[in-house]
Amino acid sequence: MQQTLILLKPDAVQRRLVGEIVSRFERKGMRLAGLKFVQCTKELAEKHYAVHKGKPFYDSLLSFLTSGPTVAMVWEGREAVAASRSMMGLTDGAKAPPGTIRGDLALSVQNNLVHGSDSVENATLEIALWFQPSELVKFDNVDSKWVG
Ligand code: IDP
Ligand code: MG
Repeated sequence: MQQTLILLKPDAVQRRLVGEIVSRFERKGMRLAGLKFVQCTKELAEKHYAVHKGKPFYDSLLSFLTSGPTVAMVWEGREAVAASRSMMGLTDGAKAPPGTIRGDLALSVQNNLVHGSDSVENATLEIALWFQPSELVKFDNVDSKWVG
């Protein structure tokens, strides 16, 4: 079982798309392991997007992620990292295929609604950045034998 960090960025909250996007992860069959509503600080945004430091869009990206509340979640399941990335679609909402979160709901490159870890290693690091171990919950979904 893999875990991945999914963020519903401030545009998803402002556009009232939280329920729509959470619903897609539920329907996919993933298990929710953690969820919180956070105002991301500059320090956290810098750590989260450290890999993009120096890029032309970096400052704007930090302003975006700190511009309002974010829903931070940990979703778990078989191949959760890759499955989430394919559900999200390409970074640029205008190019993301229909059927994906960004393809159906976003047009912008920056304001693309959702973040998902891009590898198992980064998922572990990012989950530790956003969640205390005590904030993650283990339980069995009753339908897990049908989903896995
Ligand atoms: P990803 O979210 O699909 O993994 P990354 O390349 O890791 O995409 O970029 C992180 C975030 O930075 C994107 O989700 C998007 O919000 C923003 N971003 C990426 N490329 C650009 C760009 O060229 N212009 C403006 N914002 C960008
Ligand atoms: Mg990325």
